[in-house]
Amino acid sequence: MNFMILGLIIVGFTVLYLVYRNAMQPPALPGPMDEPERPIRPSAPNPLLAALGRTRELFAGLFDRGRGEREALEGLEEALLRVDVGAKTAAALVEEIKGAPDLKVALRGALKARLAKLDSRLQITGAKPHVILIVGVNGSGKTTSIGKLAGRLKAQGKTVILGAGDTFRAGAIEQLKVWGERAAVEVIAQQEGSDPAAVAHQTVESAKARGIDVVLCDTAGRLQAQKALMDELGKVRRVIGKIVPDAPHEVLLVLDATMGQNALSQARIFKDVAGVTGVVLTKLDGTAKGGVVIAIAEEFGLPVKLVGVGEKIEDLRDFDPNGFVDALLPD
Ligand SMILES: Nc1nc2c(ncn2[C@@H]2O[C@H](COP(=O)(O)OP(=O)(O)OP(=O)(O)O)[C@@H](O)[C@H]2O)c(=O)[nH]1
Ligand SMILES: [Mg+2]
Repeated sequence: MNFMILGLIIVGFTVLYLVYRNAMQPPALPGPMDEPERPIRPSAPNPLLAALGRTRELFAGLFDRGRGEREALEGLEEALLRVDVGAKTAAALVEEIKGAPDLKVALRGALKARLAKLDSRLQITGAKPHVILIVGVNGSGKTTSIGKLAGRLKAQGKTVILGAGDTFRAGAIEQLKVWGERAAVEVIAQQEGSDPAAVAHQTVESAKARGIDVVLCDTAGRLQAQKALMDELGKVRRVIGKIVPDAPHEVLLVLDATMGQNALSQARIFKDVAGVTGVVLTKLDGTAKGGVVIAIAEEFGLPVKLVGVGEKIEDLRDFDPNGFVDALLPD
């Protein structure tokens, strides 16, 4: 009898202990089988994919299996010419990838290697203000790009002032003011016809006095008076440099991608005189001449830093060299 009671007590305690242990145990970690199905997060879409649509089209079908290498290489060279990579570079690229087991992979690699040589990031230094001068021919998209860049910098929490340095074209000052309103940044302007260097001076002085982060200075783009324009740009540069040492920190040449190879002659003219540090390639949307990015890098050693992909304030993209090549030659 005593044994039975003792047995019951032991069983009772064992049950109580097991219940207690179970309650105190941390919840079991889900094993591989229990893991709830997690949706695979799609990586961010390549921002250049849409803009390069028409350029990419020219490569369609060129990498299809079944084509002989010679035929494939001929097709590729022609496509590279048509997207305005430039004749010399197109020939060099084809020569480089000849004999590769996978031509697309090889071409991607060759293009990326060319673009990787240049620093395509738009960096805002600690200088106050960091001064960016925007140059380029008429209608290339200078004022629009300034507006877009101002909007972008503002969204990043930076303070920005625009200088209405195109005092030549009627309506140019008004156009910059409209962009200033859109981006919610101040515009420093004088009368039409006034000295652009005086406007640049006033803008940079004002930005310096108020601790503004970035100055974006517009310029006139008349190319017909080349010598005068270059003298003017030189004067603007000198004036800015007297107020902030090392300024302008960046001189962005705005080129219209639809001009293709013609944009290169503009780069040639501006590069040395204006001390260009990088390119804003506009109107990449709607052109098949996106290959000009490669030509600009090859012929002038100039990096494309920003690309315009439309007319709206948000239509400005950082230029990511690898993203550009992947958008041109996707899997
Ligand atoms: N589709 C498209 N249009 C653009 C882009 N960038 C500028 N544009 C258009 O190009 C035209 C000329 O742009 P502006 O910014 O006035 O050019 P600008 O270089 O300042 O010209 P000037 O002041 O005459 O020297 C405008 O109609 C813009 O809307 C772009 O990236 N894509
Ligand atoms: Mg303008």
